[in-house]
Amino acid sequence: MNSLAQGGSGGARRFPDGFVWGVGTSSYQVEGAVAADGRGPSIWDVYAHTPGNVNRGDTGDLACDSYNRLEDDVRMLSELGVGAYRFSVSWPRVLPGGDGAVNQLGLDYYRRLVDALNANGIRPVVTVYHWDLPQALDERGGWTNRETAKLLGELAHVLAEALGDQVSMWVTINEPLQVVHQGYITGTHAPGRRDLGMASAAIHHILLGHGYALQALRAQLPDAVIGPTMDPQPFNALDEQSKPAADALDAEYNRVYLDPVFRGTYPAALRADLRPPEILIEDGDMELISAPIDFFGVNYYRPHYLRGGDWSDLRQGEDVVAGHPGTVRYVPPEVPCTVMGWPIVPAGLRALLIRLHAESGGLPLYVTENGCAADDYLTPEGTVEDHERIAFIRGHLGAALDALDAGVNVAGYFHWSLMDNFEWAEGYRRRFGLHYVEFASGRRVAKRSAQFYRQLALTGELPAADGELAVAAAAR
Ligand code: PNW
Repeated sequence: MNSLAQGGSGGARRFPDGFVWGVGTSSYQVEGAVAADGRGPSIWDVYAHTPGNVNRGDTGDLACDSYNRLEDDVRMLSELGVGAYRFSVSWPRVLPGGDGAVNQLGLDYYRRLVDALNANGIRPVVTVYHWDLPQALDERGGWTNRETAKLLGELAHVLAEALGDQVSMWVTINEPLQVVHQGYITGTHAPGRRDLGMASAAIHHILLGHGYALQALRAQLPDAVIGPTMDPQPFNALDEQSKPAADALDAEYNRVYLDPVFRGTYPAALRADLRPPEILIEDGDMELISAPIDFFGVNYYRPHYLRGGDWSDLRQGEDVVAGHPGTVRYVPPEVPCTVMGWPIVPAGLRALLIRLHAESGGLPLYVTENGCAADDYLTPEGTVEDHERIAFIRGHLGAALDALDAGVNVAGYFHWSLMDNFEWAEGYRRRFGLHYVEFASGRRVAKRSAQFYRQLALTGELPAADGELAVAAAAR
């Protein structure tokens, strides 16, 4: 069906019936309460408390205090009109030491959350692992240790038992690329290692963690829908010369995670120093990693551009691409960027969805994250006028509709994020929320974009650009 609305308001485009409208957060980014009710330390507590790692020394100690504001959060979701909420479980809240005894008080928080969501008609979507590994497991090697993958399966088992009757959609792992790349190569995320040998082991073990979590959830919850989320990064070569580098980076950033899940193999083109050593790959591992999934979750933020360039004479917007002399990363000046410096390219989402449709053999795809940071502030009237976020959402949902028109099964969209939160190494200075959070008081304020998103979720209709005035008028 063509998504041009039949008889809708002028120029509006309509999403299919049943399209899931959601928003996302993750545990360490919003919960705070890091010492409450028996929670153990995570690698992010240690990393954030180490001077020099996070902007201005921010930590997740308080964050949005969601642990103590469960009712506020659910009310906010309910007022937003969304049908689904994607959140993650803090592993050290449930298993403070990573394995062993279950902390019932920690588990109770998630039980209260899923019950409150369901009572309000909001479908809980639970991510088992969104980066806050128990510190005790890092001390046993973290993702370089095969045991961590097995224990992720145990965590999934505990969660399935405790929440499975109330949760029908599960995400195993969030963004293995960032776990490995920032956690073990650049060191810009916890646990802050910079070691390619460690990274090559972490690649295999985080994927194996997905496999074990999938297996555990499947065994207990035969009717649940289960899948991973990944953030494949499009690399666009702007000239002939940079094509080999674009292919190599695609293998290193994307295919290394996609191929094992969709084909049960590591890509031949993967650079040798990142290839998981054969000795780590046991019989049955690749089968576990490539076991059938019910959906694939796509987190899309930005593409990359490459072109030929002189490393010793870099131009504005250029950066070297390590390992590929003569090639530079480049941001074309005509492409607008967010305050993260990330190019805003909605067409990249369309192309990515089309690619993943082919790679996955037509699996349902959910955009499990998409969003932008902006320099939001409270006006004297107490509003937040984040028109660039509205334009960002409009553009990317237009791209999702284009993919639907091209025959891709896009089943839902989860905006990142429900509210401003702890943006990892950027701390609180980067605001991604549909709701503004005044961190000193914990107060939340719906931004203009929340009103826009509410209309979308309620009507399933993407208004033409001039429809925005109608949205604004309706809100008054
Ligand atoms: C995601 N990139 O990470 C995470 O899942 C969220 O927790 C995070 O808050 C959000 O995106 C915004 O950063 C990413 O370099 C980190 O393109 C980096 C990239 C993409 C996603």
